[in-house]
Amino acid sequence: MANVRFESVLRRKIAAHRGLIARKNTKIALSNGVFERYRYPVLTAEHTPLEWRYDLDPAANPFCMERLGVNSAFNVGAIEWNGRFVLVARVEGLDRKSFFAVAESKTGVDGFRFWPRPVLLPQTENPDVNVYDMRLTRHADGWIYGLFCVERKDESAPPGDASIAVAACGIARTRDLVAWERLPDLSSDSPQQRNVVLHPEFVHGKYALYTRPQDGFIEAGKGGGIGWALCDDITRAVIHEETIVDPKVYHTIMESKNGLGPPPIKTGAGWLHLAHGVRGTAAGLRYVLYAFLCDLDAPWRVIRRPGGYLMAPEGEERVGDVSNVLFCNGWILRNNGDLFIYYCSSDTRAHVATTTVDRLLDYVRNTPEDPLRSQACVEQRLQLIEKNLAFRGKVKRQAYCGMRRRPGFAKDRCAS
Ligand code: M1P
Repeated sequence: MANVRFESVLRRKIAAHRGLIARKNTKIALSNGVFERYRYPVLTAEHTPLEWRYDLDPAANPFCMERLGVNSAFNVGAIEWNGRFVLVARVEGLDRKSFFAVAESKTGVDGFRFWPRPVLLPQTENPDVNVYDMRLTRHADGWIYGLFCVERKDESAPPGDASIAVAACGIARTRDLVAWERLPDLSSDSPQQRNVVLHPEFVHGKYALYTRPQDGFIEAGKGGGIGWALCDDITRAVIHEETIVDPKVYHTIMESKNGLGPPPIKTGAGWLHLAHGVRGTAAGLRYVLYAFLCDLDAPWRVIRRPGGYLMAPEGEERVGDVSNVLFCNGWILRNNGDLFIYYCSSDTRAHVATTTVDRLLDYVRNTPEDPLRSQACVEQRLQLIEKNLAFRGKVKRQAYCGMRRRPGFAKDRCAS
């Protein structure tokens, strides 16, 4: 009897899992012109295979219970691999520990399926307690590098405080995303290193890293901004001088802290970047995504800095284990210029937004910088309004002529 029940429960679970993976995703039609969001997340805890969570032997698990549940799947590194869209997800078990697991899709917007086994990461002589947020860089040296955050207990924490961690940058490399070689953690003068990203090319013959120099503990420290450092040997990565590429700035989307997202994309106009900016609110920290452009020949120099955020949490994205968070550590640029941004919401799930590299470059080059004061922001907006009013008066039968019936738009200015 028990076996019959087990069979039918399992069948339903298998059908639901298959249905989830087969579910088609659809673009949300009306966008801001910069990118399009999609209806469903691309990766969630429920996407993890049943055999990772259930003991499938009815004799050992007569109630068909989850034995090792999965809490979330998010903060994905991304890479195009054999023509497929491949994500390396941060999968978090119910036990709070996260690990890496690879999922792939043909379309990039749906059908993501995990590879049969999660990544069993080799250890250094100082074992990791927790690992997360891998950035994948296809480097000019021929390897694919995964840089990630490694946390270990801070042994200098006061007795009884079990929450303070030391965060370091772990480094592993692979040629096939299956076998990983672990290299020593990055050594730097900063007591904490998170959100470290490897630049895809050599700079002055050296490996180049985006860092986040930080003082203090795991919370937003005193140090600030996205840093830049060079190192001679990635197999024993040591950096000393870190210069700030993009600082934290008072009363902006990154006033508390910021960190680089995926490795930058090389374009004719410069290195295109995506990063997260964090500010404090009465409801806690708010993480949003922003973009900027750096000089092709001097990748540490920002040349375009659009004001404000590119993406902020919306709808269900606002809610999760750590609410009001968007985070992105992976994107994929296709040969045809299509760009897939794998952003993650509230430390819970992964989504995709699509655009093209040309659209994002247009955004980065033509969105005005944050003028940093309310009055200057109004002046900036007035400039746009006046330009539009003048322009609208010159053209006929354009879509926005419908605006003339709205209060504030003069009838006679819109020719019809
Ligand atoms: O909870 C939000 C994010 O917090 C950390 O990022 P940062 O170091 O920039 O504050 C990370 O734990 C990240 O994984 C998480 O999404």
